Amino acid sequence: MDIKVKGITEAIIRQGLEQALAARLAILDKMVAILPEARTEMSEFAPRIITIKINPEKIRDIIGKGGATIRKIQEDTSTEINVEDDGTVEIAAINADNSRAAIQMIEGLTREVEVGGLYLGRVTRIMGFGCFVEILPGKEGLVRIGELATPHQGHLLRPLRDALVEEMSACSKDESFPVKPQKIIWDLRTAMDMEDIVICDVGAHKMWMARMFRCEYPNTCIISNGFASMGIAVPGAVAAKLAYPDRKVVAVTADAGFLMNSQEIETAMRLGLALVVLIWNDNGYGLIKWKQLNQFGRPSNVDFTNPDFIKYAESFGAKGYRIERVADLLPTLEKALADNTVSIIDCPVDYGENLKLTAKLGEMVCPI
Ligand SMILES: Cc1ncc(C[n+]2csc(CCOP(=O)(O)OP(=O)(O)O)c2C)c(N)n1
Ligand SMILES: [Mg+2]
Repeated sequence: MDIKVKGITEAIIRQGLEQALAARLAILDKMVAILPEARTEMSEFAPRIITIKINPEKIRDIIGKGGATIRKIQEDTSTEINVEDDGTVEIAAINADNSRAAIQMIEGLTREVEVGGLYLGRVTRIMGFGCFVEILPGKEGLVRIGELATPHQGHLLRPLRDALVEEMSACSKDESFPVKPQKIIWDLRTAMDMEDIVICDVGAHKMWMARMFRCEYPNTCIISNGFASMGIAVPGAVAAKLAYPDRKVVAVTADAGFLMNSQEIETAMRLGLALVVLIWNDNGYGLIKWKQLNQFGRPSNVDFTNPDFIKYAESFGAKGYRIERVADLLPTLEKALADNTVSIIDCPVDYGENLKLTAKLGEMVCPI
């Protein structure tokens, strides 16, 4: 033995080696007891370098413009990524989570979209014809709305709407005089803006208005139902104009109902409110006559004469117009609506249409 230290005998060495062997075997026993074989998985928290293989043609997808994509992956996952020309990608990560995240991003970028494959994606843009969905990172697909929707069968109420529109427009060009209720309503609707307000009185004119006045916005056609008290239209129009000074307001009334509260023209004039009062003039209680004819076949005590509504209007300082030909109705309405005062229009009405309506309703078959 070539020992430089003096005093170490062969016996000491032999004893030392025997002790070391015993100690080593004891340590190994302990190790086997705790970990009998090597772990198949690394600890989640162990740093690692993972190598994966990608299609070399996809390398540019991982690198991105000027290296932007790979830089983003490295930043987002706190990894170091090295890409070889043959498609070998080495990912150095400080733990399993980070390496998994980086692998996922790389696989997402290099994965091919399979026809018939199922993908969970994020909607990126909604268009009129469908929406774009990002199914893989940077890869979008179009989902056509037609593929998701069941074919539209048309609204169930469509036939009813069509029937109403047909009925409303049937008299739009009618030239008879006195004016038919349908034609009065057609011209009124034409002259008024959709947001303007009409307040309707009670009588035969109300039946027609409720049936045919096309109302686009809530609370733009107020009708006295329930108590159905005549005389509501003029004071109602005063109230509507006070509530909505920027909208035009029309009181649709008739000769009897108008006379019940016509003193409120004074209120409107005093308050400087611009209103149009459209009087459907039949020289009678039209609705009552209608009911009597239906019930008894003859009218009784429902006709009367009216004052001169034009002179009456002028006596309040308001404007008065008399419709003498059907063609005058629309331009008169338009003029009155443009006026900044109270305008009263006396429009003779042909209630001969009332009984025709009753007959038609009796025969009517529901259009839906
Ligand atoms: C305060 C009041 N009185 C009576 C009635 C009953 N009534 C309902 S309609 C009507 C006749 C309405 O005549 P007019 O105002 O000229 O309207 P038209 O029927 O001629 O369109 C009567 C007397 C009522 N609804 N309210
Ligand atoms: Mg009347």
